[in-house]
Amino acid sequence: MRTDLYQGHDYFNMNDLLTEEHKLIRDTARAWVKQEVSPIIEDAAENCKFPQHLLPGLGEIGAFGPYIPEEYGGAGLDQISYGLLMQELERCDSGLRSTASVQSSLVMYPIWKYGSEEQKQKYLPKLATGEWIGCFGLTEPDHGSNPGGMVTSYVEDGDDVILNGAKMWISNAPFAQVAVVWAKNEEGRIHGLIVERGMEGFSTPTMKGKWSLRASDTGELIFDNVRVPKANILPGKSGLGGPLGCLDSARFGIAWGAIGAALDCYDTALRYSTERHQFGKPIAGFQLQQKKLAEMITEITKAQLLTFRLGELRNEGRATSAQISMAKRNNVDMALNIAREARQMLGGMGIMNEYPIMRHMMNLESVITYEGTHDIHLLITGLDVTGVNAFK
Ligand code: TGC
Ligand code: FAD
Repeated sequence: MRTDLYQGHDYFNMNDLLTEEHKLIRDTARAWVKQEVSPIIEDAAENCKFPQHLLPGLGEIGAFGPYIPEEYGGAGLDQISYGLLMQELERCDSGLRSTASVQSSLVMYPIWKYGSEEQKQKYLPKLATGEWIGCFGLTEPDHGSNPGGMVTSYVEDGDDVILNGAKMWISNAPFAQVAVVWAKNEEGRIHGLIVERGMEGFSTPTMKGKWSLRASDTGELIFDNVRVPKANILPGKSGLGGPLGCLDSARFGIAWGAIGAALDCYDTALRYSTERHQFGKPIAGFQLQQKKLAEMITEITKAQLLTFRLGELRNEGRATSAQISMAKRNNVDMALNIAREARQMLGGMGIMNEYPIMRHMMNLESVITYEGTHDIHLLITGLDVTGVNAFK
């Protein structure tokens, strides 16, 4: 593994738009990543295992629930701070960002937004430090893009409910202590339940064989007559809007995170192009290589501007779900295209784990699929601009 020389790229002076607090958060996260994660990330990806010893450190830099109020253990930061943290984590690896964004937006967010005061007090402080890790169970084997069709369900039994069904593709499931699970009640209405490891009939088998997001653990959630106290049902929201509201927050984090992956690929290719000589000069001196680099920084800059504005809108509570979809779709696609071009710029070295590009490229194949596929987000924009639903 080479020394991590990444310094960031800011072609349109976006730094001027950040507060001193934003810069401190970003720089602290960057320094932590360089010291603690960069030296081990290739091994983690090779071994297909999330490095769990990083969890307390992620809590310390504020990556778990950055915008959750301090009274619940969060950092009480704004949305741009959340975005910057996700950018710095995904600059290293999408799986690292996944762990933090699932914990923040898909576990802490629904407990904070839809949970009872008792639930918030019980779970949020431990999730904020990383003492407990959570996962989010929405997708099922037969219901991915169409989560409203889910079959996981529960029936009432005294003070408890009995939960049956299965979820698939669940990030962090193999080691999470708690799972926020979306299931239908006897009337067919979707509710969120907090299921805890150790409840009888609840298991979390690991999904093996991934060529992507290898430094993140993915698993199933199996519910075989699991008895869950009614006190664990999130009382504040029912219907598909519950999980989809969480996805808005997570997709926003991904829009920022993808810029991080793109920046790392660009940074690596730029440096390599000045060091690598062919035909008697650095390859940076060939027009075809300059075209790639110029287009990369142009696309990164456009994504940075889009995402910063989205952060302002979210800070004001004005960002629409469709705007978030557009940013997630654009930025992940942008990052994946840059990873592919950057890999070519490194020639044969581009496939080696001495450089991060191939790992980013493989990771981004998951990122372009989860939290709504590339095509689903296009249809969300299509619906928004035409008023006509083309999903069904
Ligand atoms: P539809 O009829 O449009 O909506 C049902 C209800 O939900 C409301 N709603 C939203 N609410 C909040 N935020 C949003 N973004 C919302 N979108 C819709 C809507 O108003 C309605 O409310 P109500 O009160 O009228 O019932 O639903 P649909 O069944 O037609 O589906 C729409 C569609 C396809 C856009 C949606 O289901 C979708 O987004 N599908 C993609 C599924 C997805 O993104 N899954 C992600 C799983 S989690 C994950 O991937 C984590 S990866 C983690 C990591 O490692 O980083
Ligand atoms: P499908 O829905 O079967 O889609 C297959 C193809 O059909 C796609 O190209 C899709 O765009 C297309 N398609 C579907 N419907 C339409 C339509 N109406 N019009 C046009 N095209 C359509 N889920 C969770 O709940 N929690 C997690 O933590 C989580 N983590 C994940 C981690 C990883 C590594 C991965 C890969 C996935 C994860 N997911 C998670 C699941 C993820 O959200 C789903 O994979 C995703 O929503 C797509 O569902 P699917 O894979 O079933 O594909």
